[in-house]
Amino acid sequence: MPCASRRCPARSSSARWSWRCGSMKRRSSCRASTPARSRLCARSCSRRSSSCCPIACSSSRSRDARPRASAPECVVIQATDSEREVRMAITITPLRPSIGAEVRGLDLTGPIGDGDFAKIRQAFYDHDLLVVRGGPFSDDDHIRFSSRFGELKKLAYDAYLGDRRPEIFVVSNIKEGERYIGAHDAGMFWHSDGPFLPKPHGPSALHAIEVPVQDGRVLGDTHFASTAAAYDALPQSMKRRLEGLQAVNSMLRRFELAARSGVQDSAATKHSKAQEQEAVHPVVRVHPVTGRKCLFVSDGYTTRILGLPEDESKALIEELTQHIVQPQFCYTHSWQLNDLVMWDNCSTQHKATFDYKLPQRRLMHRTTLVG
Ligand SMILES: O=C(O)CCC(=O)C(=O)O
Repeated sequence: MPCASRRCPARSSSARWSWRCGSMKRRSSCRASTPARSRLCARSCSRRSSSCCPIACSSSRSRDARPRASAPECVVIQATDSEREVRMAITITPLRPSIGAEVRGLDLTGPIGDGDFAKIRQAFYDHDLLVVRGGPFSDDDHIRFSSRFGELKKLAYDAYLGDRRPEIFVVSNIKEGERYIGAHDAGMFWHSDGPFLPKPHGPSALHAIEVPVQDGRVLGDTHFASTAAAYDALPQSMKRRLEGLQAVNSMLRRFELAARSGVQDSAATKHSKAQEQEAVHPVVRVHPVTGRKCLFVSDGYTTRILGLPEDESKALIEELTQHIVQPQFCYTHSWQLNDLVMWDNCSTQHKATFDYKLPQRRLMHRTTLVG
């Protein structure tokens, strides 16, 4: 695989160079120990020296095998964190044709170089959902990674906060005494996060900390659907019909659905103010980053389409919400410990599965970007 770093001086060379770039970190004897440093080094040297810069010197040797006498010392300038370009061996594998990709080799426990992050960000907006699989990581790592995508929402209330950082929203069925430690009914109905706000949320990232297991099988899958693929697949006549339509998205709908399903102590009922929140958005939203058109109507929050008679509005909401969740637009995530699943709240919707109950414990931490 060629080295993809825009900054790596050996970028245009063969596979040999990508291996060299990947191994730079471990060459403690090398003062120009990252590609970013060797870029600076290569610029500062008129003739490159193996004593300061293995990449550059190997590179020059491949063109000219003659040893160079009295090569000058390089001036090495320390690269900043944002310049860190030690590339990880990241692989990105699509999960379904219309949604999702799995990321391996991404270490969330330390800084991520700009080149690696650019690759991850691109994959996210290409696939609308990323499953990052690797080892354990902390809330601080979770926050550091997700905040690279933009500003994180901080919880305005402390219902589930405890001593956690305000960027962490807890989804859990665990109780301390009589009280749930997190939103225990989050995701009961198909929805995106925050459509009842004037500026609906950006992406969310959910971290699996405890997963319920029965007979060796993990329970509590989460289903995701691509609202962008669902829009693309609509017949032209329907696309024309939806042009300019606006819909109301309300917390009230979630509250009503929870009550109808007999959910006790719903997360939505905890804050009477939250219940009142509602916002009007286009039925077809243009994605703020990709420009793709996405259906922005959900079973969990959409109450009516403005300007249509009530029965027509209801029928259209039902038709669209059923269209979105067809198998060809969906991916079902079966959780493993330490998974981080990041989804876009414009181009996807999601729904949790409640096929477990205490003493089977489920604990997830979520960060969410403000819109
Ligand atoms: O717990 C899950 O699987 C999904 C949670 C959810 O719906 C949410 O965080 O919005």
